[in-house]
Amino acid sequence: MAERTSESAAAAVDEARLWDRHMEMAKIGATPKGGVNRQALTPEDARARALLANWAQELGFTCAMDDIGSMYIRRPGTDADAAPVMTGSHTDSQPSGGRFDGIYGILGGLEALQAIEESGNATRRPIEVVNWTNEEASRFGSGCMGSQVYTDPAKLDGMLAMKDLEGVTIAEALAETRAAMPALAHRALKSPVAYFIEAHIEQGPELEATGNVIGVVTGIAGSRRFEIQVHGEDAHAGTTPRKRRKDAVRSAADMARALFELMDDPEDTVRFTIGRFMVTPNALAVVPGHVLFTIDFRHSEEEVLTRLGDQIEAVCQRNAGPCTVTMTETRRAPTKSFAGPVPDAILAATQRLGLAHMHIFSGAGHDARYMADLCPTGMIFVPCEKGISHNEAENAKASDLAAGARVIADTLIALANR
Ligand code: HGY
Ligand code: MN
Ligand code: MN
Repeated sequence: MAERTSESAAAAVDEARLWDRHMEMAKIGATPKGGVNRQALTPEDARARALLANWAQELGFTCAMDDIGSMYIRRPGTDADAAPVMTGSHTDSQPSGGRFDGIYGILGGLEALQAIEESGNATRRPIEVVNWTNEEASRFGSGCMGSQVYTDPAKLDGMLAMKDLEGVTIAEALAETRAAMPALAHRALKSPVAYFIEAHIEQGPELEATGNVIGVVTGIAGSRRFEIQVHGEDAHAGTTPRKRRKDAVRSAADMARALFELMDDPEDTVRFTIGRFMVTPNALAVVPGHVLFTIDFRHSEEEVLTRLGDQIEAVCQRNAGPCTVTMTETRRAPTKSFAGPVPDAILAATQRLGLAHMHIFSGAGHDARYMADLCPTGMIFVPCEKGISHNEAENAKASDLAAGARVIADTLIALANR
């Protein structure tokens, strides 16, 4: 039996096994260009969840599920009453997502847990690997749904009632997902957690460009999300004069142009995206009477989010022309900073393992944003090729994924013995 040290756990991390699990998972929802389409609570997500539960149970770990469908893989500690140390991320993907976004935080955590088990490291606290439901918000509105509901159970009923574009509710999709998986024990929302650490690919170019393997994450940019509906009037494309048109696309296009002008800051620090633009009735010979478009607006400074975000409605009204416009702010998530025992433990582990590292701020959102409201929280990043993500070409190196799992293993042991 190897000596019971965190170094022995890090040494037990198996690069090939970790890569193979990623490739196995990437077969679920695989897309033609080498990515994945595994949107929240779809049959593909259910298959990924079932595979994850199967791997966990084969390793002798238990697996539970909470009321929003998040999964908790658990290795017991010597003190059964101690609050666990938790790590993890999400199985769900964007419609044209990559093979590493989200799933790395789960499979890296599972690899760390297996390495801790194989190196015979008993820990005082239980250790858990979590799969948060619906982080991506590609199918169902609000993102980071699992961690939002876990840390604020009052949000559960509202989230369960949310519908996708086909009118399917989260409650209905969750029931189908449960039916497609092995029955799991129930996990109560907001059960105590001692520490949370999330591993993720950077989804940006900095680590690769600077030759660093580990990013010790200092915080997450704040974000505001909106839905804009433009109401015009369907009309005949051939017989309706311009002066009588209430063309929702023309007005929405004017709004979009004006919004881009508002958000184009010279320093290029504002992240402003119109990602969804839905035209109804979306027919060749009909002047469209309705457009729905979404806004994803992010910045590291709350003052900028307020100052620019509060102008969005007026800009849309000014460019509505003969149409009317309604705006709904679907989510505002504050900027979060990570400091204290978890980032400190991550840094200590990274230094012990002799890995090139840097401190890095996250423009991408993660469940760690919400867990930071419940317990001491931190994140690590590993590089991804050219920073490409939310794209089927997303790629990473097996050696970097394994290095991150070693840091997770070492950090989990350090925190689980506190
Ligand atoms: O949108 C995000 O930042 C995350 O990747 N879902
Ligand atoms: Mn992600
Ligand atoms: Mn993502």
